[in-house]
Parts: sequence; C-alpha cells; structure tokens
Amino acid sequence: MALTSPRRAGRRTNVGLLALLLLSGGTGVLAFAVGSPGPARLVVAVHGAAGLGLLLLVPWKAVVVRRAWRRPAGTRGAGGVSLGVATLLTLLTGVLHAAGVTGPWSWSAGVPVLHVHVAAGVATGALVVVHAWGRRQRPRTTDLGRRGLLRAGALGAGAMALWGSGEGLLRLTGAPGAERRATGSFERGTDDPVAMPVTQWISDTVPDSPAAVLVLTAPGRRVRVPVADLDRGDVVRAVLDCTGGWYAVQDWRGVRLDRLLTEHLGRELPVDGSVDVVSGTGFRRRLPLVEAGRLLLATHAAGRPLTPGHGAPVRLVAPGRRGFWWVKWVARVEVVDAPWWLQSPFPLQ
Ligand SMILES: Nc1nc2c(c(=O)[nH]1)N[C@H]1C(S)=C(S)[C@@H](COP(=O)(O)O)O[C@H]1N2
Ligand SMILES: [Mo]
Repeated sequence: MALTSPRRAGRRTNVGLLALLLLSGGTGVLAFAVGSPGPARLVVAVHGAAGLGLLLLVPWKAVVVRRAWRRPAGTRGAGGVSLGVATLLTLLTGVLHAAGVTGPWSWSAGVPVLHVHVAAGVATGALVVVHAWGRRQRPRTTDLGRRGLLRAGALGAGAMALWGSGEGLLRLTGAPGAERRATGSFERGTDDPVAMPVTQWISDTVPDSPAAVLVLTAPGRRVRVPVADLDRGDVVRAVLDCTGGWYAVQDWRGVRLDRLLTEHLGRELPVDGSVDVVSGTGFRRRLPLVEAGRLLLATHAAGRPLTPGHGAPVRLVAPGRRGFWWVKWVARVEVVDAPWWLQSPFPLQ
C-alpha cells in the first residue's frame, strides 16, 4: 500500500471507505437473500473482504481524523465517533461469528452474535448517511484513471488477501468457523430435529391451536383439505439454513406442492403465476408456481411429526431458499396471478 503515504490522506481515503462500506452493506443484505451455495460463497467472500478491507484504510483515516479535529467543530462530519465505534463493532462481531469460537460473546443477553452484527451494521449504515451528509466526497474522473484504478486494485487485492489469510487461519487452527457452510451458517441438529433451534423471523409466536384444515385457493376456486391427509410419503432431503447463522439437514416428509395443487385445484393453473403460502399467524411468502415441483408441505421431519415450534402440523420446505421462506403453521395456499417478486423482499413479522 505504498502508493500514497498516509500524509496525503483525504478525499480519496473517504471515497475508498465509503465504497467499502457500501459494498459490505450491499453484500450483507444479499447474503440474507441467496440460498444456493455457489452464489452464496461469492457473496460471503466479498462481504468479508470488504469489511476487513476497511482496516487497511485505518492509517490514512487516522490522519484525516486528526487533521479534522484541529479544525472548528462545524466543519467536520457529524457523528464520526459513533460511526467509528459502530463500524468496529460490526467488524468485531462479524469476525467472531465467522470464527465460530464460542464464549461469552456468542449469546450476548440471549442475542446471537450475528444479530448484534446485523444491528450494528444497520446502525453503521444510518451513521454513514449522517456523517457524509453535506460533506459529499465526490468521485472524480481521475479516480478512474490509471493511478486511481491501481489504488482501487491494490485495496481490493489487499482486502481479498486479508480475508484469505483469515480463512486460512481458521482452517489451520481447526477453529469451528472452518466448518461453516457457503452461506456462513453453522450446523445445528442435522437428522435430529429436537436439537435444531426453534426460531422466528422477527415477532411471530408459536400458535396455541394451529389450523387442522388447509385451505387451497385459485382464482374462482376454493378447497379445504384436512392436514391429516397431507402425509403422502413424499420425502425431500433439504437444508434449512437460517439467516441467524445455523443450518440443519433433515429428511422432510409430506406432499409435494405441485401434486397437491393439481389434485385439488385441477391442471389448468397459470404457469407464470405465483403461490402465496400463508401461516395461520399471518406470516406469508410468495413463490413462483413453476417451483411447486420442488416445494414440499411437510408434516414430518426425520420420520417424526413436526413439533409445535418447528411448524406443526404443516410447514413449507423450500430447498435452496433461506429459512425465512419455510413458512410454519401453514393455513392457506393461494394460487395468484401476481408475480412472486411483488412482495417485501423480507418478511415483515
Ligand atoms: N410462521 C412463521 N414461519 C416461519 C418463521 C416465522 O417467524 N413465522 N420464521 C422463519 C425462519 S426465519 C426460519 S429460519 C425457520 C425456522 O424454522 P424452525 O423454527 O423450525 O427451526 O422458520 C421460518 N418460518
Ligand atoms: Mo431464520
């Protein structure tokens, strides 16, 4: 990083920091959305490298900060100290999660370290807006010149190297983090649903008396199916991968959704339609109907009926999708014409 000495720190340092913060924030959100291992591995690597890359700019930023503190208060960006603290907390909790080393920090006040990471990351995002507001560090065309690209390339390479050494270190030391899945999640309760965590997305709770009848609808049609009729022996082995940082592989048993829909609603379903899977609690997700052949309404896991916490009597199994798609306590399945992406990207409850 000898391309510029720290004494020349300034606008470019800030632009570099901003770029890394935007990249780590964007890939952080993406990491919640992707479920398939290939893309997840890439997103998680860029996320980690962008976060660690921030450390490389610390010597330069220190000069910027020291210089700013000599100026009158009104001429500095607001909230700089809070932003620094939030950024470092986000980094620290990210590293602790990735390493998977358990300790008092694993569950701070009952909250897994990954949730602290997400909360600190969101706070960092808000503080960046406050801090950079009115002090816009505009990119210049020269940033895209040869020297600018060289600097950006050096920063990118340094960040990747830092991330790579971190991953290497986890493997060398045999830290639990070496075992994590492409999404970054740790194994909990594979083939043993009792040992699998019970988690809700935000505010949902286990219902006292979940529906014993499933309502299936399509435009102009409505059928009621007792949940007792849903165990048709269709089995799917699939990974439930929660954005809270754990995953479990189970043999899920029940009925394939395409089979159930064609049996009860007929064959002329709109091919480009969607299917709304709605919990008795109101929690809901919309999926493309073409995917119905890969979806399962499960009544059993590992050969045993689902427990109330895991969605009894019936839940959705959505292979390749993150946990928040796996709607529990399913009460209604509705075939609709609207596109699947016409919904909040993440559940709201
Ligand atoms: N109705 C409902 N279904 C839900 C959720 C929820 O909050 N409400 N949380 C989802 C999330 S985020 C995950 S990871 C899985 C967790 O399933 P489990 O509790 O059986 O482990 O359920 C999903 N299904
Ligand atoms: Mo989750």
